[in-house]
Amino acid sequence: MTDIKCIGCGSVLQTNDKNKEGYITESGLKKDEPICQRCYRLRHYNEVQEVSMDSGDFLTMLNSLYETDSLIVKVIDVFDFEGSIIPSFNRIVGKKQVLAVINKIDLLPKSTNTSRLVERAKKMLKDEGITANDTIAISALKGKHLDELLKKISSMAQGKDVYIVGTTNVGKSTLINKLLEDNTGLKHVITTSNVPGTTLGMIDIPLGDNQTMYDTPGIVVDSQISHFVKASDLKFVSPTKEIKSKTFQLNIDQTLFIGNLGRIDYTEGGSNSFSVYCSQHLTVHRTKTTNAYDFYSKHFNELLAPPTIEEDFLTSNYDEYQFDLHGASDVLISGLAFISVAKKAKVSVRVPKDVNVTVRPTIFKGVQ
Ligand SMILES: Nc1nc2c(ncn2[C@@H]2O[C@H](COP(=O)(O)OP(=O)(O)OP(=O)(O)O)[C@@H](O)[C@H]2O)c(=O)[nH]1
Ligand SMILES: [Mg+2]
Repeated sequence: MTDIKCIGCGSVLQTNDKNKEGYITESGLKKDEPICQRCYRLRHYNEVQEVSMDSGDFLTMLNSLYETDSLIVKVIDVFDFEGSIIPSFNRIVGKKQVLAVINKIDLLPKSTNTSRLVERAKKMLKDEGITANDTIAISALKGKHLDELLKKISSMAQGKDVYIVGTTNVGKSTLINKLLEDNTGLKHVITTSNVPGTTLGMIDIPLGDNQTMYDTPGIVVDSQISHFVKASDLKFVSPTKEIKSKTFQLNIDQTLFIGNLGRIDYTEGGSNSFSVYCSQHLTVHRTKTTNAYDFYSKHFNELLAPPTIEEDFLTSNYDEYQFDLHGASDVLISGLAFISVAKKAKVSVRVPKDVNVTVRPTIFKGVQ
């Protein structure tokens, strides 16, 4: 063990065990800004090396925030709202100020009304029992609204340390990288990837003489869609650019499949329009509900791929939700898709077990 941390992931560097986090060769350690082997592979080959740490270890690290006098910046993935909620968040933060940051808004169509999005996000946070003192929507990747974010951070922190927290993959490290790039010109200092569990320890970034910003490891929650997809197939499921919706005119007793991973049945209502917002790599297929079972059995992992999944979740290991939609609404399959339904309808939604499905009044303009 050394007392040097890998700037990429925050783990303590060591030269003894190749299979443990923080491993680096003796010669690598002599370099100026040493990064561990795992970060090197992630950065250069997008190859993931398993680590022995798990969500429990990350939660223990996060629990230590309770003792600090700091500002908590809670990052939320706009495309995986439910998967962004840290269990026991309120207990961890105690009475500290909390700034909620809705990230990845570059994924939404440009026409999306951001203030309406923020209002809905506030309501959803409240429903989850999370109290935030302020909320802002940004894109860390595209550097959208970062000046405004920095102003809020500075006025809320009042010189105190700042902890960037959230579940895994919401974009905490990308956000810090962007802030660092804007201030120092240095690019990609911290390792980021679409693989859950990229950051392994606290990474401290000095903000001023006596103030530090910390990147923290993301908490892994079971409801995240990444649990059902191989790491190499995550690139098909998580959208990476502005989502173009695919619209279907449906009558009752029709079903849409969203890749292998989601199914929505239209059970009651008139002729209606369903707009699916999901990764550009996923295919959306329509079938009669009476044929849906056979359709899935026949096309699972073929026509319905990518991604290729290990198990036919939607026939053998699923959760089913029923919704009575009163007007234009978005059905959110966390981490997989938004399905915007134009008119009053009853729908039934099937997802791999533990994935969350919720409904909100639509945030999209121009849904027919
Ligand atoms: N489209 C889009 N993608 C983003 C944005 N911010 C982050 N991402 C992507 O989301 C994935 C996860 O980003 P990270 O910064 O590694 O997430 P993290 O929260 O640090 O993840 P852990 O370290 O695992 O907790 C990467 O593929 C990023 O490129 C954003 O604003 N927009
Ligand atoms: Mg990270």
